[in-house]
Amino acid sequence: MKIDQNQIQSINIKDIDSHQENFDFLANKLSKQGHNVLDIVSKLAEFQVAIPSWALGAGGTRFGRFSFYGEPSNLEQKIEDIGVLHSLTQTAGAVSLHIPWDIPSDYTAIKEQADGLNIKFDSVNSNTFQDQKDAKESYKYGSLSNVSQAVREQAIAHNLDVINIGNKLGSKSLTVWLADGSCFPGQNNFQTAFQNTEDSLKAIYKGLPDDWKLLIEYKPYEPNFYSTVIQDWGASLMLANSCGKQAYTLVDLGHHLPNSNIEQIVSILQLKGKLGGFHFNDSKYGDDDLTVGSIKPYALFLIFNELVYGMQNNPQNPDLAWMIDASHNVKDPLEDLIQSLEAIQEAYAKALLIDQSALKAAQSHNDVVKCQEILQGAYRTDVRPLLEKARLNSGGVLNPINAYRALYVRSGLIKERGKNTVATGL
Ligand code: AFD
Ligand code: MN
Ligand code: MN
Repeated sequence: MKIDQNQIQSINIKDIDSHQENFDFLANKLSKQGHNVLDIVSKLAEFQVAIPSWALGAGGTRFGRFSFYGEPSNLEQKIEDIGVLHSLTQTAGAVSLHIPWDIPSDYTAIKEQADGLNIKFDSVNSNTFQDQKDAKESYKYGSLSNVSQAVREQAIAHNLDVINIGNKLGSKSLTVWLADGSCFPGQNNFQTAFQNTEDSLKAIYKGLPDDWKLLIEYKPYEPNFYSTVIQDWGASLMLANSCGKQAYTLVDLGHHLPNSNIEQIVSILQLKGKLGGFHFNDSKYGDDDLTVGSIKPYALFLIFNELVYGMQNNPQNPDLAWMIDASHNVKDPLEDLIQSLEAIQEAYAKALLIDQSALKAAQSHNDVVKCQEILQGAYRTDVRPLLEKARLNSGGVLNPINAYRALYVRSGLIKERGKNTVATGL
């Protein structure tokens, strides 16, 4: 749903004076340091993050899921919710669909709805980690890696279907995440599983339109707990290289063993021109899919340092597909997504403040302390006035959480779609 500008003005009026005061103070300080503040603000305004369709409903764990009042129950309502997000934040201008969960019933109508909300269709995600009703073959023992050719062919056909669906919506990339692997030693022959996967991905790649990308996601464990076929960035890169120049690695922040150096992975993939996209989330223990920046904001900043470096120094790397991939039990998904978008923008803004040439000079002299001072100086800057200005310039609100609560939840709008679940008070 689109919020009209009168409502936006009425919401912003309360905060505009304090915003302007904070912005002027920060802009003055940053300009003195040699930063082009207007350029940073416009970069923030341009930075759009795709919202995963599956994050609009209550998430869940294998132990349970708690639905809530107003939870979207179809694709139209999910797009409507993203329209609210985008109207408030002006940084959620895309949706990433998961097929078959999000197969449109009317392509023309859904495209018109999304266009009307300035929402594009980002990468489409295939799903061969669940069996669909009346499917001939089961993915219980894997899909693209399965020992049965019939299963592999069914999974390849599904991915080709997903490309066709995405094509009708204007999407330009397919993301493949495989749950394939094994739960016990001896269950799989590692080489056969990997080779089957490689052959299957190449068959999918053959069906990729010339202006599309294939994004190959990796994950070390879960749902298989002994081995995963595409277990790490190295396996994904090998597969992307064997498919061809339109295939890339996709980094999901939650898909690394504890203490992995993700920023180093990001940097090397960009050097090789093979970083295709990101799934942003945060985690404490595993693929916890928690709100971006809620646990390790400094780690997110260090990743953005490499991303900004890559944008400036690795033209061989394509424009990245930015996407949130998170969902869990206890927050209103729209508030969670607002917080995630803010954390991503904040890390990006701080990374833009890093003096890359001073850092390179300090590195060339092995001045370790100076290197840290440069990074942490940027990290310790409160950049929220820059984010506010970017939203204001784009027609958004200064404080999205407060605006959402004032415009939506308290006004009871969300109850118009309420299901017979217990309404969550605020
Ligand atoms: C999973 C994986 C993968 C999958 C998504 C939706 O990250 O991106 O497509 O969540 O299930 O954690
Ligand atoms: Mn993911
Ligand atoms: Mn994940």
